[in-house]
Amino acid sequence: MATAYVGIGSNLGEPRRQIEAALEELGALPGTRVSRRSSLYRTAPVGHADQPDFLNAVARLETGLAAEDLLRELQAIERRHHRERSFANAPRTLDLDLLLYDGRMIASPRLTLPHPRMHERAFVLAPLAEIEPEADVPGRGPARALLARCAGQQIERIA
Ligand code: PH2
Ligand code: MG
Ligand code: MG
Repeated sequence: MATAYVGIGSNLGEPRRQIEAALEELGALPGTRVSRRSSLYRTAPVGHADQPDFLNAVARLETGLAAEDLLRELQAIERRHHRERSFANAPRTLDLDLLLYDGRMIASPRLTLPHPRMHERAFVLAPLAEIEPEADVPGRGPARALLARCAGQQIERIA
């Protein structure tokens, strides 16, 4: 079994419902259970600014799936939620990002681990540090220290 962390984001449709549904679907993946989940956070968009605020959360999974198989399953869940890939950082009904997988560092054509931008995003680091206070981002350092460098990014824990 491996321990994986998945970042969940939504800012179109009904974000709260979509995130709750996604958590159910993550727990229903083959050989997988959701062992922890964070609160929901309302977060200002990073990157493309002219779009609605996001709801974000992080889930911890215990899974028998290999990292690339888990990635494929995440993309299949996104497709079921009518995710459209229009342009980089565009608004989305559901975004599922594989953040960490057993502390591994991977650079393959399909998958980069840790997620290449997670270390500079409060909307990932805050929910991650909530459920795993000692979380470490391989090659980058402790999540809490990285979060301290994200001052100025607007996030609010809502539930
Ligand atoms: N996701 C992005 C780009 N910008 N901003 C916030 N607040 N939350 C996100 O989940 C997010 C973003 C690309 O996936
Ligand atoms: Mg993303
Ligand atoms: Mg994504």
